[in-house]
Amino acid sequence: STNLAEIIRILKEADGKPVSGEELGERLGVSRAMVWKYISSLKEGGYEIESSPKTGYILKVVPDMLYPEEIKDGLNTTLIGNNIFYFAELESTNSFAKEMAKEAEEGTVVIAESQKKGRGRLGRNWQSPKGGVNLSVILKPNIPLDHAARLTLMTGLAAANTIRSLGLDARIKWPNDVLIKDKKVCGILTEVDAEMEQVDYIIIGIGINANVNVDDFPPGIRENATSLQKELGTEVNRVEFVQKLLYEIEQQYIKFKTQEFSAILSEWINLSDTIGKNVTIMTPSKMVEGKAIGITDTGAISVRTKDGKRVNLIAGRCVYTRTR
Ligand code: BTX
Repeated sequence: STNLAEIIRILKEADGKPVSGEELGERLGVSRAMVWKYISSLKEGGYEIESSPKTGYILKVVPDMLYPEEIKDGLNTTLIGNNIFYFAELESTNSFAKEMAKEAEEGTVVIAESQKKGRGRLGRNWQSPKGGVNLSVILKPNIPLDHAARLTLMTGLAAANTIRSLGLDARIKWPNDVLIKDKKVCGILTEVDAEMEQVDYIIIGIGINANVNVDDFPPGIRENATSLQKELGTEVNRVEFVQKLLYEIEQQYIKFKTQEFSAILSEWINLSDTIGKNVTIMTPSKMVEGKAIGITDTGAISVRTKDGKRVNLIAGRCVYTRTR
């Protein structure tokens, strides 16, 4: 609620000095009893607040949670994150976002501390324990359906840039994985609803292994996964990380809307882990083996096959082929 956010803001501003219940009540226009209720609910949410009847309330510790009040405090965006839906646990932020996307304002964000049924592409699953960053952003660009894949690339770039700002060498594997030293730290699931070949809304789901222990993942997944915490050797401040991520997405989205796509594509290619490698691209209908030589204007991967043909694939699973 905005009153809770206001109390947090005032206590933070006081910077360790006590603020009386009377003052809080006056500034919010509520009774002292109401202030006390707000303080109790903040404490329940993990805020450590010292209260003395003589002097007032002192904020001691802010919990390590992705509360909207925390994310909005210091968020440098104008569109993305104006509305934030927050859940301690959810089946899937993408599923939730999909249900409300039609009515939702563009830029609405859905966040869950953990997901019970985090989804990857093609029915695969996404491990989403507490400590990770699991969020979805609803966008409503006025674009034809066949430009939607560009937004996946755009999001991968934004995620990679955010991770790189921590000093880690994040690279992007086509179409949607962000890797650190060949291990997956982030996945992106883009889901589109279109009418008459025109995009109605698009949901970009981002899962990042932030402060999670990948050794707890099932075998088969953990070998190829890493986390920010593991790579940094220390926990990341997830609130600051999400603020940066939303800012990066907004900056890229502005670019997407105002410039040629090549502006984003060239940045993407700079961080690409895939271009120049021998790959096998698997789609439901075919398998193409060859060398990845580029990304087209729509976001398709260009593969040069053994017989010299150039094949463009807009979607699929990309596996690096070992050269024997
Ligand atoms: P993907 O299909 O490219 O990758 C899924 C595959 O990655 C799984 O089959 C598994 O092998 C591996 N994997 C599963 N979990 C993890 C993990 N935590 N770290 C590394 N590897 C893993 C990628 O799909 C897209 C994932 C998007 C997740 C976000 S979270 C917020 C939003 N809500 C939702 O339900 N999905 C998205």
